[in-house]
Amino acid sequence: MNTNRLSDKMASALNDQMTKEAHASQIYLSYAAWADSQGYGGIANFLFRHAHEERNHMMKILEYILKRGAVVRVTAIPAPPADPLNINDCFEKVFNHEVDNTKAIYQVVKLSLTEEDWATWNFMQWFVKEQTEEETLALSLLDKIKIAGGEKINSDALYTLDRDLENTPDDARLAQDVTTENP
Ligand code: OFO
Repeated sequence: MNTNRLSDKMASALNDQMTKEAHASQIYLSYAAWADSQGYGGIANFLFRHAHEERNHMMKILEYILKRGAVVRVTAIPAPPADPLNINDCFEKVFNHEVDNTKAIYQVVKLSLTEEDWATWNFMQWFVKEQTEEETLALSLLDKIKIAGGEKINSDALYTLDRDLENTPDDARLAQDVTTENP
């Protein structure tokens, strides 16, 4: 008996999106390691936590594919891009990655609409909302940096930003506390 309720096209789109979330996690991980090596422990901490969040997104999609009876394909993850040039560049890149991922998510939503796959359409709304929040967060950090001088941000402003981000609350929690319903 075939229990798969995803079309081949939809399973493939969801598998690709799963890999994209894993890639996002690697990008945050690599930027976090870079920030730490530059002495920005607070910014690194924020980025490390976000890497964890992106991995939870990957798991959320993986479990959904399984739940719908389709096949999960775990593939190689593309390498993260080169290190940022400075903190301003780092958050510009973070913002651009988020916008890029939002576009990919919209494509999956569009496919679910075309296929009248309402379960997937409903599932993907969580990601639509999450991307809006993440873009807003990245943009607000970028705004702060721009106000403080952008690429020419001075060390006092960087110190304050670094300290603030150390304590910025976000959604990342320990893996053992996370469920697919609430990643
Ligand atoms: Fe997966 O939320 Fe950002 O990219």
